Amino acid sequence: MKKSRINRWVRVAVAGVLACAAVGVYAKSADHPGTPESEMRYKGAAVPTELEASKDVVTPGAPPLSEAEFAKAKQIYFERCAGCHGVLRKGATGKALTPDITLGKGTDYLKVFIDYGSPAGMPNWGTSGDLSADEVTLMAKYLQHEPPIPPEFGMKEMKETWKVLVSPEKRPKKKMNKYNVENIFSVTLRDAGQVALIDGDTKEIINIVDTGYAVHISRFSTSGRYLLVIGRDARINMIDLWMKKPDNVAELKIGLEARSVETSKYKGYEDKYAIGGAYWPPQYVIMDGATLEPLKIVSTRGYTVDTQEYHPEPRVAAIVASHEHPEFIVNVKETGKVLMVNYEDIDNLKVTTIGTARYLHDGGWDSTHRYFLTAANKSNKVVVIDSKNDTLTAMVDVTEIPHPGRGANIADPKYGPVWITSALGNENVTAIATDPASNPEHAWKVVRTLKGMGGGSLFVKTHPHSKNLWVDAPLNPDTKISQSVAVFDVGNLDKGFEVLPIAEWAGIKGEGPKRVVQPEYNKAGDEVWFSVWSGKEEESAIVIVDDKTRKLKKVIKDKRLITPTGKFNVYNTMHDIY
Ligand code: DHE
Repeated sequence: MKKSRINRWVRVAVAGVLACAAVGVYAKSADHPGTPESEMRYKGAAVPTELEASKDVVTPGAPPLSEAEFAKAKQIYFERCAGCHGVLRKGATGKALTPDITLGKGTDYLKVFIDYGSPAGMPNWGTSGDLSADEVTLMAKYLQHEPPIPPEFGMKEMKETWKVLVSPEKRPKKKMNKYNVENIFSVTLRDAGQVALIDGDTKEIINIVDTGYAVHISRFSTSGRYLLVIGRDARINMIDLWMKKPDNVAELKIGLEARSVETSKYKGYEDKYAIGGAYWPPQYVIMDGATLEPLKIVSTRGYTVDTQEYHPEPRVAAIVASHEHPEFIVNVKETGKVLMVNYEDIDNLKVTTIGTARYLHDGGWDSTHRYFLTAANKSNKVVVIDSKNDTLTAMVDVTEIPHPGRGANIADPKYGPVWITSALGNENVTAIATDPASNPEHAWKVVRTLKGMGGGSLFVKTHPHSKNLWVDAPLNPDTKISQSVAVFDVGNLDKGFEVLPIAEWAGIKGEGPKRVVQPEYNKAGDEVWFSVWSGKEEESAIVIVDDKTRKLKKVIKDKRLITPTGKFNVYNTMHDIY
């Protein structure tokens, strides 16, 4: 497999991801019975895996396909279907589509499903016009063959991608710039394959740094010096914030598709290790904290928590670093397991496996940083992990598709400390009490369900110095909602919310979805930053709101700010403040 061909496919697939999610291909398909449009838009993205390097198996008994037809169907599958049904078609959001099931159904039956969709949430690919009649037939035949298997990505492949651009000895011994590093923001420029480093004090762009495709999250080393970002293509970049102009010092690819990265936080291990979690191959990788040298690869393949069925593709979702032990907490999506990975001795790795619920996604800490609360989104539960005892504390029932980001911790006037999540599937903003010591009666129970603007919410945010709780809804089909944010008064939650028209305040000229996404505070906790996220060719912006007055403070516009999504303030991210 030639590198240029791999790169070409990665480009094609990534273009698909970006086109689908940013511009909202799914919004055009009128009818997705059973699945809210917001959910389709969120989960139906293409998989940027190396298509031509996959192992293809022509299955006896399946309808014959020429090599060209097989290749075309494979491409459609990875661009349109794999996000929901999984690379190996074992099922995730969508149903399993392996030949033991599909061969028995036959071409005509499968064609109907692909054409018209299903009440369980399958989009109507044919009748919406997204796939032609020939393509529908082609896919119905293709699904009766064994799923092509993308290549594995082990130490040899990883080492080939590993680059130390500036070795630790050649890096500055002290901070060489004038920036207040703790108030820098790392902003994902999704479709540009870059992050913008923005000075939170002056609001000036410090640097635009090249990264992997569509960086998903940013995390900072415990000292606050290093910024680590991970692209959907599983490339990790390490950026040194002490340089005169902060820039890349190391990079590594940990697989073909990924979403999470974190650094060791426990006392004595500050900046020592990093960890990355991959979607494909399903694995996590422990790296050297100064150079990203890959040290240990661990597969997450195994048995599901409930039916105890083998799953070949359990993707790694959120990872956080424990404050209680030298451990990383790793969410394994499809098996529904939380792994407490102890990094004291990585040659004799100790992993405590906590069985929870499927499919684990994102999450964050309670205000004491002892309990990790994380969404099991198809089970509609919030799982609570006690990081001190390494045990499951509770599984709290919530409403459809919790999506907290890292969540928000407020002091509820009636119930004390609570952690909050919003949802993709409805307008509920759910508060769970988190203080078993002083409030055992309510701990790990839903104590409030506030009504937000609507479904399609992705992120909530507050700050210990603030009296506001912010709730976005960027995937709501109503543009009035997706282009605004709701803000609740923490002292008077029953009063309802105020709506701020953030996209309008941005004063963006021309077309674009202008989705308002992911509130993030500055270090002082007196400003909230929002991304106004439009398409690649359209204008986007960052809007900064004064937290106290809820009035517009500043709009950052720059032609380099292409498709901004996640924003991560150094201090708040480093210290898990939210
Ligand atoms: Fe995310 C966090 C996975 C789509 C923006 N997203 C996460 C995390 C996971 C995840 C596992 C938690 C990482 C952690 O904490 O270690 N996201 C996925 C997907 O699988 C999914 C559904 C579809 C996909 O194909 O990627 C998806 N995510 C999106 C988007 O479409 C968003 C809105 C825009 C984008 O950049 O792609 C998006 N996800 C984010 C952001 C965070 C995130 C901004 C971090 C939020 C935070 O405050 O911590």
